[in-house]
Amino acid sequence: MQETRRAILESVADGPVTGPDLATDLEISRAAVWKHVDELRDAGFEIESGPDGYRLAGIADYTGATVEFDLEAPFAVEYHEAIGSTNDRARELATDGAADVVVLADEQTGGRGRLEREWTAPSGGVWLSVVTRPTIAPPRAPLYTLAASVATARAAREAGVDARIKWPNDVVVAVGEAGDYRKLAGILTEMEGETDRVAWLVVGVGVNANLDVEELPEGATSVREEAGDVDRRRFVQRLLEEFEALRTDLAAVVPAWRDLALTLGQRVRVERPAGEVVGDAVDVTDAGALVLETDDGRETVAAGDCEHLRPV
Ligand code: BT5
Repeated sequence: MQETRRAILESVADGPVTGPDLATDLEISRAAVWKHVDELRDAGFEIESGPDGYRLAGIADYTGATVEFDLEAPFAVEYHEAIGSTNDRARELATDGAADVVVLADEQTGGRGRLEREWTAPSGGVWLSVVTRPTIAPPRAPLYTLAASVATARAAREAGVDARIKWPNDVVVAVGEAGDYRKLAGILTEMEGETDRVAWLVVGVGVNANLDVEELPEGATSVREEAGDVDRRRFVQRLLEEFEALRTDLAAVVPAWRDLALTLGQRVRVERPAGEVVGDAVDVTDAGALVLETDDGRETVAAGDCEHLRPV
């Protein structure tokens, strides 16, 4: 946000403050104050003008500016009402050299899951992609996916949903005791780099927020279904703040992930390019790989599709 506009916003948030006082403090004309206030109103800030001056009455809108305002994480937010895929837009920005930018949309018309699968993303969900340029080697990249699932699960838990994580990247709500679940959110991480260095990562997060389950594929759930509607602005802020805390402290990621994992202790089948493995999920390594106890001993699986099986 432009500096003068941010200063006005901060003043009216502490308000009330009169137009002439703002003009004097910021060394601009009264007409300029008006113009900035108008633009802030257009960006979704509810600024009331009363006898004592301007005051911020509320922030109902979900826009780039309202998400950035009082966000305690260093991200710029680019908002779209509708877009094909936030990951595609984020990849474009990453290729152009961007860092710490979040692409956020109300609706995606071409949302993508992993392996070219479709991701349903109607208006009312939280669809976002974070561009980050970490100084890590590619084998550590999965930690960012785990960090995003922890951040998403934590934000969902604050919204009243009993969210857990299914390895590697699904945020789910458990149904019954046998490892069954409904999917609340998914994560798609894409990257570019050389063998020893990541150039950029795009971490895409899709959360079924204020949606009816009828709008979603079978087996999905939503924040609305589990706990009622959420303030998406606050939800995205909390998700980004948690993600920021974890990406600046990577050692904390796996322990946090373990605490929320639904997969550990389950009998699972993992499909991977090298073939499938069946076993009991017993641990996650420091790099985020799943450790299975199989009939032939321990196996570590770095990536794949994981299915929870009924215990035999
Ligand atoms: C994922 O893939 O779970 C990753 C989803 C990532 C979506 C975000 S939204 C923002 C960003 N921009 C994008 O274009 N993508 C990212 P995967 O594990 O492959 O799961 C895909 C499968 O989940 C599909 O085949 C469906 O069965 C199911 N599915 C599709 N839409 C869903 C939804 N909204 N909720 C729950 N399940 C869904």
